[in-house]
Amino acid sequence: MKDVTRIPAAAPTGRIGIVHLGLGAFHRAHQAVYLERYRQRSGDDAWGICSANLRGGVALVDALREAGYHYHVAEYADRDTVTLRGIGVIEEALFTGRDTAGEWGRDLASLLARMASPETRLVTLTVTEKGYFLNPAEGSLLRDDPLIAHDIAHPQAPRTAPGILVAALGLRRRAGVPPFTVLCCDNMPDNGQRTRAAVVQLAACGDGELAEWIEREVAFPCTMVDRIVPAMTGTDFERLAELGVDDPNAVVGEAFTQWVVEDDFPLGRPAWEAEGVEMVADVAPFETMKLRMLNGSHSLLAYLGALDDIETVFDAVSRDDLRALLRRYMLQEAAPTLAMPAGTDIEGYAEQLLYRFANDSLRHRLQQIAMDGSQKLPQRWLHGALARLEAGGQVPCMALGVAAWIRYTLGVDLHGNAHAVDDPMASTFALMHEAHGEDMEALVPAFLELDAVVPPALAERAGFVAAVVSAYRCLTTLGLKAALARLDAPTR
Ligand code: NAI
Ligand code: CS2
Repeated sequence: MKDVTRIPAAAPTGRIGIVHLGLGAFHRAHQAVYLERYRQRSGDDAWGICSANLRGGVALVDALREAGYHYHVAEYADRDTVTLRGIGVIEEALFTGRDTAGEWGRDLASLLARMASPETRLVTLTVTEKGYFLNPAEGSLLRDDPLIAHDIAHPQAPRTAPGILVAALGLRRRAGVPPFTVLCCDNMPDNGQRTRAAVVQLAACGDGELAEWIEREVAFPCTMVDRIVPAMTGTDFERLAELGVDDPNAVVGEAFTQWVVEDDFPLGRPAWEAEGVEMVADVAPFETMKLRMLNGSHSLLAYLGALDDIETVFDAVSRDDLRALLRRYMLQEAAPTLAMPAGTDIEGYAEQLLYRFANDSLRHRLQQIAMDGSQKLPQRWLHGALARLEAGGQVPCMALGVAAWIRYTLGVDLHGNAHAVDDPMASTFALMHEAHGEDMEALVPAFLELDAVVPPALAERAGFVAAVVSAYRCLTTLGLKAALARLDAPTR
């Protein structure tokens, strides 16, 4: 390591203006970094953060508490260049999930009190795409999910992110306190409106007047967030120790970071533009470009690479054939579906993504990216594939990706090595593989008919189904290298 920059945290102020749901790696390396930088530069101390975990992560909550809420973020530009940033802007950490004794809601009262306080003007979320309990295709609330059913029956003791938002907004309405702004920072298209849909639908299950108030009074701006922040590995902690950082709560990420936010904050917000946050009227073009170009590429690497026993993004893009696949996918299948402002350098953006993926100081495991495919693939591939086909284009890369995803859900790679299938629909996938076995002519259509994941209009395109079947056959009989080499099968 040749170039190490160390930036200490600012002193805590005790003033909390933001509550965050989903105290994970990304929150600690993205939103919290922007707000730490903002606090240090502006001296505005009104925007300290209270962060909560609703599902797992109690150890992190307690460890942060024990560390006085101070942790490190290592921002790697490359193997030789890192900024080690102290973060102190998270000033409270709470846990409302199920503890080891099976009890729920240890800190729920404290969280709801914090969210009901007039000092709290913004609530942000990174609870993963599945944390909103929405049907990925239609956006309808999954009322039959056991946790949502609990929150419908027990609105004062919520266990889900939508449930906690409804309960907190209800407290503010009853106290005559104006609502906080809700800013979803998860990788979903139209993420603010999807969060609104989950909250309003859940509120309407118990209190129609509250649902109408939320619909009318609460701002749910959309945002696009971008920083590659892998789950920590032992190697990451070892590298930090070599730099003199012994911090169990540390996170690592790339140096690149971007935050594009719709400017709709009725109770005000940090003046975070000086930290590079881009305030815009409409996030959609930025969000679609990022979800299809970056995340769509990530998912191609994840399923194709995991099937061939490749471990990380760096390992995958080190292969010429996979790098060529990404270029072809980005420029021929994703880019034509985007509606970017005139002059946007899409080719340059694609090359920048390949450069970022090749950052050898990040150990971004493909298995992590492969998680929750049922929640991710609609916005990363499937909506774009349908748009491309309807415009008369072809999508052989995405057909190959879908084939790899289907094969991945079997839980065994092409070499017979087992892997976990971490997805809310994993049990459904297992039953489908059990029912159809090796009969890919039946298995592939069965997966494409999952209308909670695949737009029916895409599943009805015989050319696309045939292309996925053909790719599936090639992958499973000839392997990844051959499948990549035979990518020219026409798709109508
Ligand atoms: P993580 O695994 O470190 O944290 C996941 C967080 O989600 C935890 O706080 C966990 O408690 C919470 N969670 C999971 N399922 C939940 C549920 N059903 N209800 C409530 N909370 C739930 O993952 P990380 O890296 O923090 O990513 C979280 C999200 O941030 C991603 O799903 C994505 O939407 C977004 N994101 C992540 C990026 C990254 O590179 N890690 C980059 C851009 C966005
Ligand atoms: C990744 C994203 O895990 C995944 O699904 O594709 O978390 C990705 O790292 C971020 O969106 C980058 O901004």
